[in-house]
Amino acid sequence: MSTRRFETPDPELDLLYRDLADQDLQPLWELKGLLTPTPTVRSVPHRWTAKELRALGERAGHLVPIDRGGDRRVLACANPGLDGAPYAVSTLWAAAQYLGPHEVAPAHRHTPAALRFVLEGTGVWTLVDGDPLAMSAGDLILTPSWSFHEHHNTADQPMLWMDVLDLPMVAALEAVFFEEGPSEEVERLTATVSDSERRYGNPGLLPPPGLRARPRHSPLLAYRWADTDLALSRRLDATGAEFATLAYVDPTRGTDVMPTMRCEAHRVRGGSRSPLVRQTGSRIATVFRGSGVAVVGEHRFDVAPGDILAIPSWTPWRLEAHDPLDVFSTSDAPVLDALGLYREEELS
Ligand code: GTQ
Ligand code: FE2
Repeated sequence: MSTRRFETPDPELDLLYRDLADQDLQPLWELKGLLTPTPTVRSVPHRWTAKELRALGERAGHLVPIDRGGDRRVLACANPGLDGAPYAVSTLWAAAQYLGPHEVAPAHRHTPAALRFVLEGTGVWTLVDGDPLAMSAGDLILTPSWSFHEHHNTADQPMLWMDVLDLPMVAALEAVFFEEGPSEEVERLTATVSDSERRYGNPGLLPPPGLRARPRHSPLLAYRWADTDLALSRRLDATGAEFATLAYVDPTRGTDVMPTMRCEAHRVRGGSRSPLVRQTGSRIATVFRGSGVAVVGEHRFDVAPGDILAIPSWTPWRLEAHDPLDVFSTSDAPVLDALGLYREEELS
């Protein structure tokens, strides 16, 4: 790639432009589209349907074994606006991961942080730095930056979940590192409740401050659907509103679960809708229960459980529920917040 050479009818200026290009310099006065009044957004609103994700995951399950070299059976959502990059939105990776009965996805770690939101099934364990976290439908499981993780399906049924990683962001910052884990068979799936939940999963009760771990992420690594469900229904009862959003937080600090990703649960009463809003930063959403319409920019996507949505930066979006609608979403908001770049606007 060479530096762009600008052209102009003025012969003397044109020579200057040639010499600038030779020296790998560019004249700002000719550069358009840098400081735009509002964000330039490359990713486009998009929906991947659960029906296709499940069917294609199943086909991959029959054709592609899991072993070293190809150790995750993952279908990456590729946003049509991103020129073929395997990214769902500019800053976030989103994917459907399909793990067949009794399959094991081996241990590794990487600097991009990951989270899993379980769409269907039960009987998979994710070990995070050796701590066995059970995965069932509706649960949110965290695998923070640089923690070893491996997935074990102990059930007779396949399981499907959504992965979200901050990979595009970490790649843009040129800070991706990856390491394989020890390959011995791990047989530590005896604990029924993870160490993380025993220490940090008791509502309103924590170890005294001096005895708490102080990682950069939430020390609680699993958020159970039963708790989310109860919290959402109580929130709707308490406010009488048509719509509720709750943020998943680090119980020791009340902050986002990980430094790069904000997780939220949304519930819209049947026949109601959420306000039309837009925010800076990119968002991935998935439907857990119910049906309705997701309005994203100019699009009206009919949505069903397991569908994955790309909501690009500064794009107005809202949820309209036919039946009561439960949606999980994650965004890069903590990063925008930390840098003073977060903006939010209600449009309706
Ligand atoms: O489950 O460890 O979707 O490493 C992408 C990269 C999942 C995983 C993804 C990964 C994983
Ligand atoms: Fe991974």
